[in-house]
This record gives sequence, C-alpha cells and structure tokens, in this order.
Amino acid sequence: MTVRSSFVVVANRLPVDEVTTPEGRQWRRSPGGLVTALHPVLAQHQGTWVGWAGGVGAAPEPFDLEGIRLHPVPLSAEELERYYEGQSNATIWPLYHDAVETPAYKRRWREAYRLVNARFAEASAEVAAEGATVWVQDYQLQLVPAMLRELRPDLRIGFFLHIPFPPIELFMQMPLRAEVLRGLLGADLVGFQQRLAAQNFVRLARHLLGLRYEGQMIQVDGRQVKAGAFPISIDVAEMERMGADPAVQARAKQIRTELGDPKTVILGVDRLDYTKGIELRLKAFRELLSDGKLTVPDAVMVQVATPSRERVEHYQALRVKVEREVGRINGEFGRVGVPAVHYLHQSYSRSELAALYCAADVMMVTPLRDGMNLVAKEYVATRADSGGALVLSEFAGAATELRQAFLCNPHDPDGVKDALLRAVHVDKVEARRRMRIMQRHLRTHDVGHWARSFLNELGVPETEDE
Ligand code: GDG
Repeated sequence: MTVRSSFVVVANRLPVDEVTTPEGRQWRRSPGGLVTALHPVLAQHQGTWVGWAGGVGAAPEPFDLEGIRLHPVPLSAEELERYYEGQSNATIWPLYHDAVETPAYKRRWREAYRLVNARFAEASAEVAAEGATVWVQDYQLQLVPAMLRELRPDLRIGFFLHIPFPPIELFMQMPLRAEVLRGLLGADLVGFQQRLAAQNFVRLARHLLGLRYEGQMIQVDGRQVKAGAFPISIDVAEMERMGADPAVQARAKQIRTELGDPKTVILGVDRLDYTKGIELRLKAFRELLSDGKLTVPDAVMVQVATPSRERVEHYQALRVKVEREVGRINGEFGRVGVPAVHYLHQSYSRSELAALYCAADVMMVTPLRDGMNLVAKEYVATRADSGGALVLSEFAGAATELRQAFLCNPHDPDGVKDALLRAVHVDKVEARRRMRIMQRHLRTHDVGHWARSFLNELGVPETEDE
C-alpha cells in the first residue's frame, strides 16, 4: 500500500547512495546540505522524498531510511541521455548560466523532458496526502508544478531553482519556453537564489504570457503565484565542527607539508564545470608567475576538479582545456618534485575537503555565473582560526552576502589577478576582520534558515530542529 505524506520533496536525485557492505548492498544517506536542511521537516511530517535512485531500468520499491520515506522514480538509459544529459544539462544548464557555452536544442530531448517530468508529477500525486505540501527542486523538474496541480488541485506546491534564472532575452531562445514558464507557474511559491532572478521571472510572465503582477505576486488563472529570493546556504555548524576537529587540523598541516611548506597555498574546489571559471583562474595564476609577481615554490596552487557529467560534450572539451593549461603551467614553472599546480580530477571525502579548506591561504571561487556557490560558504565556515582569504566572483550568488571577500569580475583577467594578489598579500589582521564578519553572517543564515524561510512563506508551520 502506498504511504501518503503531508510533506513531499521532489528532486531529480534521491538523497541516498547504494553502497556495498559486508551485509550486502545497502542504502546510505548521502551527504549534502539539502537533505540536512529538509530532514527535520521530513521526519516530523513522516515525509516522502520522490526522486531517481541512480541506475537505469526498473526502480527499487519505496523504502524507509532514517525516518524518511524514499520513493524511487525509474529512468531508462535513453531517458537518462535525453532528459538528464540532454535537455537538463546541455540545453537548460548552459542557457540559464548566461549561455557561457552554447545551449543545444533537440526535439527528442524536449520530449523526454516532458515525459519524465510527467512521471515525477504522477509519483508525487500518488504519495501526497489530501492538502499536502509538495516542494519541487530545480531545473530538471520545471514542468512538475503545473502537471501536479492538474492532477491534484488540493496541494500546496513550492518550487525552488538552485541555478540562476536568465534575463528575458536569453530565456526566449528556448523552444520549450512557454511550457516551462507555465510549468513553474503551477506552484504557489517560486523561489530563486537572487532577487534579480525573481525579477527576471515576473517580468517574463508578463512578457511571454501577458500576465499581470504587483511586486512579486503574479496573477494566473485567478490564482496568485509568488516569486521570491531565498539564498541557499550550508550546514554551518557541521562545517565549523569539522574545521575545529583536531584530526582535520592535523591533516591540513600534513597537506601543507606534502606541498613542500609553501608560503602561500591557493585552492580551487569545483565540479569540473565550464560555469565555474577554472580555466580563467589557472590563467590568472600563470600570468602572475610569468610577470614574476608570484613564484614557485613560494606559491602553489591546488585545484580539485570533481568529475561531473562526463558524457556531455562540453564537459569533455573542458577537461581537455583545463588539463592542457595545467600541463602548460607545470611545464613552464614547475621543477622535478615541485609542480606549480596540483591538479586532482577526483572526488574527496567531506573531511578531506575540510582539511584542504583549512590548509589554504587563499580560496579562489571564480565562476562566470553561479546560482549561489556553496564552496565559498564552506570555506568561510570551516576556518575556525578565522584565517585565510576568499577571492570571489561577483557573478556567484554568494557575492551578495559575502561582501568582505576579494570580489572580482571573472571576465576581466587583470581584475582577477589583482584580487588574487591582494588576497595573497593581505595583512593578517585585516584578513581576520573580513573573515569574522562573513562567519557571523553565515551563523544566522545557514541552510536551516533557508528551508524555514521558504516553508514559512509557503505557509507551512514552523518545525523544531532535530
Ligand atoms: C548547484 C548550483 C548552488 C565538490 N567536490 C567535492 C564535493 N563537493 C561539494 C562541495 C559543495 C558542492 O559539492 C558543490 O556545490 P556548489 O554550490 O559549489 O555547486 P553546484 O554543484 O553547481 O550546485 C549552485 C547549489 O546548487 C545549491 O543550491 O549553490 O550555484 O550550481 O557542497 O563541497 N563534496 C565531496 N567531495 C568532493 O570531491 N564530498
């Protein structure tokens, strides 16, 4: 029998990984801010999470894990290629990130997107109790709110977009534009990372569908749809704990030793994605070495580039470009046993990441466009010593909040070089002052605060934290 919940989260992925243990294959809760934030609400309402479990073909039966009901939605290999890699990650992702790579438009991708979104809507309709609240997440599922409302007009529906929402001129390129907009307008509340994105959305509603709006409230078929900004955050307490953990600190020290005890460790941590500005960061470092403003081995760079979307063409091309640049820098400025850039195309544990954050004098977060960028927030929260300096792109959502970072325009190479140099040479007292202000901000703006603000606005009663 299907269990019905009064609170349902719908996201492309379920927050679990299948792992092999001595007792056989088992599900384990995957780490991540979203599930941490939503866990208390889900647990309190005997909530259900609807999403893809990974793997293709038939989906596993619904199951319970740590007080949450998980309801897997199946994807075939072809759907994975067309709905996920195609429409989601080769059409919508680049388009919504200012088309920093050219979006590709394919009819069969759109058809698969529609079909898979309908499947998610049906699964959500099945598990939601009468009058339940359903919170749909992100760009892979933009058609779900309207499809779900059609099936279940009794539900309260929220939607949150984790990536930027583009200006009208860009959005208008998309062949599926009216359907996507109508899809989103199926929600009662549509949340964005930034105020500007919410404004883009309400203006688009008027431009494309002729809808009237006042402030951030849009009139649709006699209903009111509210748009708003809800900047996402991280589990600050957890990052602070890790930063203060003696084992993490010892590992940070060891990392510095392994790097040859340089004066300055410069760090980048990103999914290997063309929106993250990895190449331009490497170029800035190379030019500073070649100008003689930085020298190896006094300064070294560590770039963690976590493998991501490896079957999508732009990602394959990016990997080639980044690795060529790393090779060029090391060829020119490295010595035997002393590379200038330590490039790691691997995935690390949370505690190893925390140790890297603690080991870094300068953290470079230079996306060309980013909804928020959690790495920037994680770096700040982890620095129990209030040491380190953050170089941050103005085009990351995080720049709205982390004003004391060394902000730069990633499209201007001289600006990036200048911000990096200022961060390298900043006076310790000044660096600490900046760090402390940002840390104070994060303590009151963690991911729990994000979830509560959104759910309050949607009209869900306040829940106690676990
Ligand atoms: C999207 C939006 C928005 C990275 N490497 C490893 C690893 N990570 C973790 C980081 C961080 C997360 O992945 C990346 O989050 P970001 O926010 O930086 O970027 P996206 O993946 O693009 O996320 C973004 C976010 O959604 C939330 O709304 O901020 O703008 O694009 O938490 O620490 N984690 C582990 N090993 C790694 O090697 N364990």
